[in-house]
Order: sequence, then C-alpha cells, then structure tokens
Amino acid sequence: MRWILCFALVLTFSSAALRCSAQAIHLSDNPGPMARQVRGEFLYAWNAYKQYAWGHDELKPLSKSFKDWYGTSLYMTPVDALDTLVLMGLNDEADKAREAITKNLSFDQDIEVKNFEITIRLLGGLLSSYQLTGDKKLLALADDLGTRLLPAFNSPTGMPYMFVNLKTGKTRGAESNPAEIGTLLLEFGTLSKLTGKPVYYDKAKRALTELYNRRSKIGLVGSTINVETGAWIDPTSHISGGIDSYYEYLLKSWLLFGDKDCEKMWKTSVQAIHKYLADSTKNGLWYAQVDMNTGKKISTHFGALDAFFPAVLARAGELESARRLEESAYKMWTTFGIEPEEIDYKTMKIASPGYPLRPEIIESAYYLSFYTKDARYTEMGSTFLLSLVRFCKTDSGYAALKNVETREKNDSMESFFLAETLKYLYLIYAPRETLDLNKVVFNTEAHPLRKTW
Ligand code: DMJ
Repeated sequence: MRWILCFALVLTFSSAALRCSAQAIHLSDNPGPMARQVRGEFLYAWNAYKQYAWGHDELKPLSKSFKDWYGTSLYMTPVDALDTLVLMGLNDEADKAREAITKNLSFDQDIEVKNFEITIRLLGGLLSSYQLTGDKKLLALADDLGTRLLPAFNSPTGMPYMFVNLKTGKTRGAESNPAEIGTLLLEFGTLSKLTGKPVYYDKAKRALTELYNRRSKIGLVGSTINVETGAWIDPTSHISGGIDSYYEYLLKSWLLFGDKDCEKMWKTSVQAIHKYLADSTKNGLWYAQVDMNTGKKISTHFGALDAFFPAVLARAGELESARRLEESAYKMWTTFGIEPEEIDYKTMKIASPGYPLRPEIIESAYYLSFYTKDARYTEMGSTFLLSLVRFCKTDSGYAALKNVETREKNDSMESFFLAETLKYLYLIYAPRETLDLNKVVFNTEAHPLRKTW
C-alpha cells in the first residue's frame, strides 16, 4: 500500500492536499484479482481510445474513429478518465494524459456548449484531478472554464440557461430542467473554495435555491421549467433523468460544504419523494412519475438513470430502502441479461431498449458494498462485468447497445464509461480503504472531491 500523494510527489502539491489525501484516498499496489480484471478492461478501452481517437472527445468503437461534441476537441475522454487512471494506479498513463490536457486543452473557443455536461464532466474532472495530483495547471484550466461558464447564470431568476458560448458568453435555452439547473454546486462550490473566488459558489447556490423555492405545495419539482419566468412547463415529477442529480446535489452539497440550507432542502425533498413517488409492488420497490402538484400517478416507468438513487439513499443512511431499490434495478438488469434504458415496472416490459454503458446501478452497488460489507454487491459486480464483456466488448474498446434484446451495438463509447462505469466497478473490488466514502463526495460524473480547504 502507498499513499496517493507518493505518486503526486513528482508533481507540485500543497501540504494541505497531502494531509487530506492521506486521510481519504489510499492506493494499492495489489488491489486483488477482480479489481485487476476490471483495471485490465479499463486499459483495453483506454488503449482503443488512444489508438483511434487520441486528442478527441470520444472513441467511436465500431467505425474505429472519433467524435468531437462541438466540432473541436475539449479532451472530454482524457479529462473524464484522468482521475480513474490515478485511482487505478496507472501512473504512466495518468502522467501522459495530464500532460496532453495541460498542453493542448483550451477553452478559448467560439463554441456554444451545454453548461451541465461541461460542468459535470470537465469542470468536475479537472478539479478532482487537481486535488489528486496537485498539478496547478489543472486548477488554472478549471478556473478559466468556470469564468467562461458564468454568463449562463445571467437569467432574470438566476437559474442558468442551458447553453453558453465559451468565447462570447452568449446564452441560449431558457427551457431547462432541475438536473441541469441544480447539478452545479459541487463543482462551482469546489472551484470557489480552491480559488478563493466566492462568485462561483454564490451563482450555483442561488440557482439551486431558486429551483427549490419553486417546488409545489407537496414539496415536488416538475420536469421542465422556464429559467426566465420561473414558470413550470411540464409538471411531471420523478427521480429519473432530467431531475435525478438535483436531489443528489442537495445531499452532497450539505456533506461537502457543510451547507445547512442544502441539508434542509435535502431533508424536505427526500420526504416528499418517499411519500409521493415510492411505489412498493409485487415486483419490488420502485419510484413512479406523478403530478408535482397533486401527487397523482402518471406512469410506472423506471430507467437505468434512476438506479443512482440507492447510492444517494445509502450515503444518507437509508440503507433498507437503498437495498430494496438496488434489488429492483438488479432485476431489471438480469431480466434482460443487461440493463435497458427504461422499463414499465408494472409489466416488466421494455419501454426504451438501449444501453449506453451507463454506470448508475454499478455506482449504487459500490455504495451498498461499502456501507453494508454484504457480499451480495460483489456478486452483483461480477454479473455487471460479465455482461459488459459479453455484450459490449468489441475489437476496439467497448460499445453501447442499441437494443439489449437483439444485442445490436451502437458506435459510441461515452466518456462516462471510463469516468464512472469502470471506476465504480473497480472500487467494488479494490481494498475498502482505497477511498473512504465518508470523507469523499463524488460528483455526478464520479469525480471524487474532498474538503482540502
Ligand atoms: C453521466 O454523464 C452522469 O452520471 C449524469 O448524471 C447522468 N448521465 C451520465 C451517465 O449515465
């Protein structure tokens, strides 16, 4: 075993970072056979990215080519994957990726980007990698990116527009959703703490609070809201994509920053979720779609994205509900051999058939494994690994599935496969002390953030 900052000694780092890292993150030279296997699969996918897509945003594994989200590269995969490389102890690869990022990545580009995606993947990735390596160039990149994203918050309500131009600051997209509005405080808040500039924390906290203040009388939020008028456009409430990580950030912002407002907002919100969305059926515990104003049920769909919630419940100490919901999500995975994007849990029929290599169910298995030490979750982990290798592995990296029943592949390996899916799978098997979940908060893209301030 060796402390992670032994690795970082070759870089520059602060003594504060050294102390905090030593308490929270601990690398292992010999992480055990299953962790080594996951690391092998990670390297396989990473090497394919390097061979066919190096310097670009993403690998296209079937055409052996690449995709850049905005026509020019923002180094999406290397930035998203860098802290996984560090955590897995792949030091040479991490050094090369870090050097490529700090040498080539520039945000001074005339492109209109999605504030949410760029924040969780790039800002989150740069900040966690800075904390892990102490490389100040990563923090400088994060600070520059944060400054360029700030105009997104210049709406009459303070809730951000969906898109912002990184060069001109021009914004677009007044119709947004709770996830895109409320999944920013961990990254912007950490940036404030690390740079000493309060503006980042203040803007993201105001956005979160303005959204929370528009909850219904029964404490729920809807799916779509206008950030200029503050009026709800779609009142459907759920914990699925489009709302999911708003709840996650209420809890985690309280935990990372000790923010009492976030504690209160989380506690009120989770009560309403349990009261109006939880649905115990003969197929297990699920969470439904309801009207935010009346609580009346609209539909019984459950998505792969919803499987983030057992992790959040486990982190909040609600282990029983977390265990039950993870069993439901696992049933969704095992019924089809691999997880479809969405099912109707009343009939257990597929509503949306793709599998874009998502991490959420694996993330929840990791949290439950950490908090319960129950072998059930390492068993789940081996099922996930087997399915991934069997159905998604190609001769050049891993591919998403268009359809989990026909197993037809899609020419896509999103950066979250390396940032999240394989990181959480590795952590299920790595020695428990590799990362102390009580001292580290993962952003919604699996970038570990620590209170090093
Ligand atoms: C990731 O970008 C993040 O986990 C986000 O919160 C939801 N979608 C993907 C993974 O499924």
